[in-house]
Amino acid sequence: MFPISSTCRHAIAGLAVALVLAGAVPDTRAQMADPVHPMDALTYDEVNRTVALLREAGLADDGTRFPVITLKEMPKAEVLAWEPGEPFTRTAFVVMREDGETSEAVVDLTGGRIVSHEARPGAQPAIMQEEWDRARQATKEDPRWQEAMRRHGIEDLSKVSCAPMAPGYFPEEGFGKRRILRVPCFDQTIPLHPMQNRPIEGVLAIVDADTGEVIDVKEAEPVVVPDTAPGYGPDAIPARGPMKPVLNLTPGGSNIELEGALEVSWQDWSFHLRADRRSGLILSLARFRDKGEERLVAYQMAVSEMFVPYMDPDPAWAFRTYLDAGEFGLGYLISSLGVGTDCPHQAYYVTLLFPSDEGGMFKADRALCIFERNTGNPAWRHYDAGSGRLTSRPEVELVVRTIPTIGNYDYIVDWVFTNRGSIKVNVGATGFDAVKTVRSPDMEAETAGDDTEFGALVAPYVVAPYHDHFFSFRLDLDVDGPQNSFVRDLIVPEPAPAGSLRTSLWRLVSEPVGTEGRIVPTRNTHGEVWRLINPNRRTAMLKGHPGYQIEPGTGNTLSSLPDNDPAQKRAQFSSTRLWLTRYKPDELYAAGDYPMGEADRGLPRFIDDRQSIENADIVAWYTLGFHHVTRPEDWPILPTRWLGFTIRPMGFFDRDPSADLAPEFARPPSREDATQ
Ligand SMILES: [Cu+2]
Repeated sequence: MFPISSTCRHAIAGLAVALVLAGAVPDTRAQMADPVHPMDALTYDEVNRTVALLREAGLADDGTRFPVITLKEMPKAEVLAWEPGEPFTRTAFVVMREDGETSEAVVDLTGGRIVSHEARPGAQPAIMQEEWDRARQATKEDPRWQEAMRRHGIEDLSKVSCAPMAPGYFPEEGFGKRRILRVPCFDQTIPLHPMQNRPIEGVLAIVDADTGEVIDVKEAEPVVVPDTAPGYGPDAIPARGPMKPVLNLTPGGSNIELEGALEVSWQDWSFHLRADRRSGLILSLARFRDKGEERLVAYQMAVSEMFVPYMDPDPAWAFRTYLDAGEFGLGYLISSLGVGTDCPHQAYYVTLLFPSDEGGMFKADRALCIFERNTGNPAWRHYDAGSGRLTSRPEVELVVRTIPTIGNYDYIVDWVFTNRGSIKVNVGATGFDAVKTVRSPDMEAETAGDDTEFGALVAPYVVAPYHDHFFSFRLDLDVDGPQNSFVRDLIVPEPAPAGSLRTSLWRLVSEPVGTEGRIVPTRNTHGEVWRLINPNRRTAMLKGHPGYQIEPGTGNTLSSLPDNDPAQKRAQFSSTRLWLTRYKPDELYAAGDYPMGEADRGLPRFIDDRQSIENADIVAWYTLGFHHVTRPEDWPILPTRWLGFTIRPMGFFDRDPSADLAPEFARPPSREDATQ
């Protein structure tokens, strides 16, 4: 839940240039050059120019920090009408923080002027590196904390590492609008351990991140930090013998085409990618080429927010109710990808530039990978018993992957494009569980019942408290254009008509959704299909309205907390699977713009006025998540746990768009082979 101290998120501007040129690869060069597409992330020059204009206007100085410098997109209609090579306007949206005050600015980069500047009293943007550092240092210098450490048997304070964490939002505590961080610390005397896996349990500093004042040091009864076995990796666990290589290769070269910063095309798909400090990766303008026509499927898709509440009432744990995108930033904490491990060897590894806290740029090496993979499965197949003929095609798909590392957790965020016209959205949770130090070596210990009331013993003296992970995906699907309608197809069991051989069957009952709101599955039905259709267009042959379905997969859990729980009040998106809103360019974040110090924002407000979404520009917000009931096999490293959903054509095409796949690599269709 914090950037590791060796990670530098605030490179100064001059240093950023040197770093970028030293490691020059096509993608960073593109971000160093002029933008070529209206959706391109702000370039190095544009970020510098934004800051220079703010300084010239007297709105920023050396003490100003920039938690947000990002592209303010052109109006949607203009982006959709834009053709490659045509000029376009560029605008920056900026959040500034100075002397404990937050303000927002809009900077017109094309006209070279400040469009607006507005104070946002009390607004708390995402936490910046300098604030982590300040809170960490203040904690370690505080005499109350030092004494607490000694009472816990820790003498060498240089072997203690502290990890400031987002505080949660509990107005009853009386911190008002102060920007506080809560700081637990960890024993680092055994260097093989990952930073957070030997907590000095029960000691918690509360620090004002603006001033560095240590407001309070909480201390519970000391629990001895035991000499538990080290973590993971070959130093801790001897590796088994090697396997013979198993690879996914493209011996004939790649089918992926990359252009600019960053347009991707693969098979019939094309889309645009840009990186963002808050959302991580933003996909725009996903189109499928159908008989020569570039048909729009999605205008934009990205992670909008995350919610990770822990279920332990212990004062050192109850505050842990993280909103990882709004409080930390999935791009800010993006991690470099391992070649051949995090992505296949043949992947394109893309280095990304992000605006830094000081108003320059920092470079994230190999932060994005794009690759094709042969899944080893048939895309489709049939064995025709009459002719003895087997017809089958190999399944190859395109994967776009980033892995933000939010403290102990690594979240693999995949967008998978397929020849069948669907987009699979997969999230893999790995890293390791957040843990607490307890008194019990095993489940036969006298203390085991108390120690495992709110979590599982995953190793001797180590409990992983239960918790949840929820993601809100903002899906601005535009099926053949922005004007769409939303339909629920309910599966309703009913008696069969009189005289039928059967007594019952189910019927599909379609219900249009007229206004913004939550989609809550209807009782007394056996499931439903959710789809967006374009009511203004019909397909060429079957003359239906083209549509795309949002199909749940694994990870269908919703938050169990009531909306009036202080944790849930900030993250109400997580109690509903699907929300529908009418498109508004400023409604981007499911828990609101500044969730660190606010509640009841985001989606509950967006749907307040129940605007019509019939034949309108609809945004769908999908909640993906799971209750993490921890277990010993989650330790010492969490094997990747996958969840996901699919955006799937439903009447968008007149037939399966992958029916024409070439048979390369398929088994030969001989009778002899087919009958083996
Ligand atoms: Cu978990």
